[in-house]
Amino acid sequence: MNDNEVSAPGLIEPRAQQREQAIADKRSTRRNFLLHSSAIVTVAATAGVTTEALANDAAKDATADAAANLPPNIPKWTRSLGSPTASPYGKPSSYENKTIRNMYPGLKEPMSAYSTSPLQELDGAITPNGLFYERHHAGVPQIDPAEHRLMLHGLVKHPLVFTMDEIRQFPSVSPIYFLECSGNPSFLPPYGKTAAEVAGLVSCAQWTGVPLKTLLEHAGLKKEAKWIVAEGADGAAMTRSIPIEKCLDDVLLAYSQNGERLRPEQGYPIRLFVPGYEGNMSIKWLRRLHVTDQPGYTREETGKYTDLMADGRARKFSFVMDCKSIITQPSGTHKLTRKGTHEIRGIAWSGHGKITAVDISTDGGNTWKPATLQEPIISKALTAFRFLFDWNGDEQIIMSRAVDETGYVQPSLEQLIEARGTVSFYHNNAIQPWKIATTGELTNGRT
Ligand SMILES: Nc1nc2c(c(=O)[nH]1)N[C@H]1C(S)=C(S)[C@@H](COP(=O)(O)O)O[C@H]1N2
Ligand SMILES: [Mo]
Repeated sequence: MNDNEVSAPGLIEPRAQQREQAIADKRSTRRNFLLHSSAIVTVAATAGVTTEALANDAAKDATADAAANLPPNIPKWTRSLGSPTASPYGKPSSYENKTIRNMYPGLKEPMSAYSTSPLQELDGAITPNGLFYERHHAGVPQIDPAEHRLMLHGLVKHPLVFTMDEIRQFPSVSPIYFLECSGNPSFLPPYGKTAAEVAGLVSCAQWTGVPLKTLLEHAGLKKEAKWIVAEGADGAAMTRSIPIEKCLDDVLLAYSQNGERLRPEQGYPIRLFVPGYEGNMSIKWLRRLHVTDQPGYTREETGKYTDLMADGRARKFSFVMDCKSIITQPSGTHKLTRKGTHEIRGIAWSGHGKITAVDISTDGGNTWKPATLQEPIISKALTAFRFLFDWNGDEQIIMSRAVDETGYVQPSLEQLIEARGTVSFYHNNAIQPWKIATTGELTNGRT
């Protein structure tokens, strides 16, 4: 680190005042959702069907074609018994085989790999554990919890080594938080085709664990304690420094995710969880917490996550993930199959706290209207949003813009590049446009 490195260049200022005043919702009340849908018309046309007809149908040959399962017929799965409980650990329906992580094995080094959450297939704000994004610098270690220890040492009165059983005996909490990789995604082309390719290095779960503060109070912090250097037990021994104020605030030692123990790929048996901060600080497979009076300036901090700007200066500690959102439905590779009203759906989040608004533009950013936010709106968690819009068959560009409780408004890519350049590709929270073609097909609106 040298004098050219400063703590906060490249910041995008809050600009809530500049947000369009004229976003009053002028949505039409006349909606033509599925009124022209053939499915509904079919039901209406056959509404007068008698129970006798249904009974006759039930007796029909089970080998009849697929239409035999449609109303008013009784489908074949109603006319027979289902299988008993399927397996000790449940799986999604076999018809949902598109809802899988995109795998990107092996970046530059072998075992340095990642996978993305299929955002365009997911609903709501909680990511199922099997679809949580992954980022590993040296692969996924298989750790026996009985042999795993967490060491807490340095500027503490009582250096301690904990077993997993001991950690689970401390009072616990179960907050909901998002986790996002700072490389989600690069500023530079090629731009992704799907929402997963554009922003799939973000996920959200309910994390159960012990507040780090509890363990620090147990060990007794010395007054010189200013930082904690956390180290993983994987082959990368990934190591990052966290300011003591954050450690005493909301940092967690997490051992469970959405009710079950962490998955090996998420850091089993224990990970650090640093809410709202860039994902690489949430050290997985946590084995050591070293309390110090200064940052560790570790390999990951000097060589990697200190973002170089165009003018040669660097953003030294770019911890917090700024406010961001993305439309996930409809999004790239989806297709609108009819004109009329569609629900735009998406997710918004901010490492600074709660989402207060999401605006939608359906005209390439010229005008904006507010989306409806799904309760509960949780600080540093994904917030789902919805918005009804009418597609008249023209080419249209749709995009979302989130605002958080600090008044910060999600920037455009142009604003971000102006503030930071493109040397470092971390922390891209730009507005994401999707283009609807006259055929109804959606592609990335950024070309
Ligand atoms: N020990 C260790 N911790 C780690 C990493 C790693 O490679 N090793 N990857 C980091 C990065 S870059 C991110 S974005 C998050 C990803 O967490 P996830 O795989 O649970 O999504 O873990 C972080 N913690
Ligand atoms: Mo990351």
